[in-house]
Amino acid sequence: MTQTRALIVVMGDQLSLALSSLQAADKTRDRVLMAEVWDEATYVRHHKKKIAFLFSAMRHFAEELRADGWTVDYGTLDAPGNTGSFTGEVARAVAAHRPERIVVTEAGEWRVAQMLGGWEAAFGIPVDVLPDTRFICPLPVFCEWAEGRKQLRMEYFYRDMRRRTGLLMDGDQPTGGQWNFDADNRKSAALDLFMPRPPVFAPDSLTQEVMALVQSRFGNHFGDLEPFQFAVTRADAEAAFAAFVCHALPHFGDYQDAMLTGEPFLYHAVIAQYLNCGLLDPLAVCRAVEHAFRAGSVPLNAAEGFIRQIIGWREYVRGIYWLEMPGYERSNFFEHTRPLPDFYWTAETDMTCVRAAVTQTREHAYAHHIQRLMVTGTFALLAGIDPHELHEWYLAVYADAYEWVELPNTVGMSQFADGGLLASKPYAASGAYINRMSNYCGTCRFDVKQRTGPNACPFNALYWDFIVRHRGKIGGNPRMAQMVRTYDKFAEDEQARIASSAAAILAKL
Ligand code: FAD
Ligand code: DLZ
Ligand code: SF4
Repeated sequence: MTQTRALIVVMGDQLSLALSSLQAADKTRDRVLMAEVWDEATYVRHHKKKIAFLFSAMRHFAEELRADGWTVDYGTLDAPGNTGSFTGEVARAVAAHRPERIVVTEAGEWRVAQMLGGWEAAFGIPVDVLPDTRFICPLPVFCEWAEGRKQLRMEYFYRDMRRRTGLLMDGDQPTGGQWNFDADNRKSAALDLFMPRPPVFAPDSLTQEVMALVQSRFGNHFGDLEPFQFAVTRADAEAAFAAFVCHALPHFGDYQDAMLTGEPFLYHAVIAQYLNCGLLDPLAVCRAVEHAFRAGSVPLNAAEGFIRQIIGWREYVRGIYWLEMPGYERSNFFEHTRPLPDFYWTAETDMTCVRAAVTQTREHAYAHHIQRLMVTGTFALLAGIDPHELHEWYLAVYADAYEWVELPNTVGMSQFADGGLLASKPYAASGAYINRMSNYCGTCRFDVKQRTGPNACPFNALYWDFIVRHRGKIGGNPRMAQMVRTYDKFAEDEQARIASSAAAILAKL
């Protein structure tokens, strides 16, 4: 047997053949290590469907690697001797194979990066940590972009990424003469629209094995394991993406902010879980979308809106994460301390919008962006929920959640807990926003038009209560100052009714 030269450690969100650690390796002499480990499955109590998705995708990737000629050590969760941690599994592999070095692509989360940092000393061999080239913007380039800027606005970063990739560019000008077509993306959906659904993939025998394991070991975690419909192979993830481009992308921009009862996916791509674990490549999906636009099958506002989410928002939040960690996870600008209400887990609330978002999260390990931002996120902001508790909730319940992408979205965008590093103003809104963008309010026990009283939409009193509670912190923001002035014009007895309605709602939480 040849001596293993390098041990290539591949983590659960690194399921790409183009991974830098694999590119640097020699499949005839090096050995890949992958492991299902208890620590990763429980550092937050992940949704059952998320664990099943990732374990199954990992097992299929190990098969893909073997078929490609790699030697792979794969530790299943219940394999005898599984130590339960990355470091423990690497220690076992080092003892068994005595590699000359360890090679690993940098970790997606700060917590794990710290762990890798200890391996050289622990194992006494060199550890090469390589950049994650699946991201379009290398971290040093992001740091350079951020340095010296007073405000880190996504829009300017995004334009640089357009220039860097050449996506939707005609020479040095943006295609269509505009960088951003977001103004066209504000339609609320109607029930009679044709609703595409993401394709459904029946669990194969590997996935069924994983599901049985998840049911027996993580049966008390949040979320429904069945029906399990995610793709778990690269080929199926690509088929899911192709179906999106064909059926949903043409309306992606138009209905990006819409919410509709019984329609969890609308015109969204439902691919973040594939992008984030490596089954889909971000640049490749953007190139495919540009191609669909140039071929005339999707309009520019849809193609631009989609590409902006990936080369703009996705890359930008990753840059912010690494710029601000450690410490970002404890940001709490508004000093909110209220515990997360139980209904984030049970969905037992009379608020139709929140019930819909939590119910589909339980069923699908998915909610689309506006549900995360403007329903569960806005409610938590208005109610003064501890942002760290909320962060752990988002990290646990979504199949696409990894800290590098979830944390800036929760702490920065949704809770303004970083004091405005990421968002230009808090995403505080009354029930009127949800009413405009959804059909939830029509079937709600609360009245979205009432501001106070037992039947009033809770978002309304909480919104004004939030404005007045935090006027000292938000009054300097021109977009919020207007709301403070509006509040000041309310009659005193209305202000008193707002205070007592908000107090009653909060007392019930
Ligand atoms: P689509 O709406 O179809 O968008 C296409 C793609 O664009 C997504 O797959 C995603 O890769 C990217 N994208 C869109 N918006 C964002 C964004 N704000 N940040 C980063 N990428 C974006 N996204 C995650 O991938 N993981 C998370 O853990 C996560 N947590 C979030 C928490 C909160 C509080 C909020 C407000 C947003 C969060 N997002 C997260 C961003 C966004 O909600 C999801 O990327 C999106 O809902 C995934 O569904 P989709 O694939 O159908 O996306
Ligand atoms: C999310 C997750 C889960 C649930 N389980 C594993 C696992 O058992 N093995 C593994 O390699 N990765 C897992 N992951 C993904 C990791 O948490 C992720 O790779 C790191 O957080 C990235 O730094
Ligand atoms: Fe949500 Fe208020 Fe509308 Fe009810 S009335 S669905 S609580 S916004």
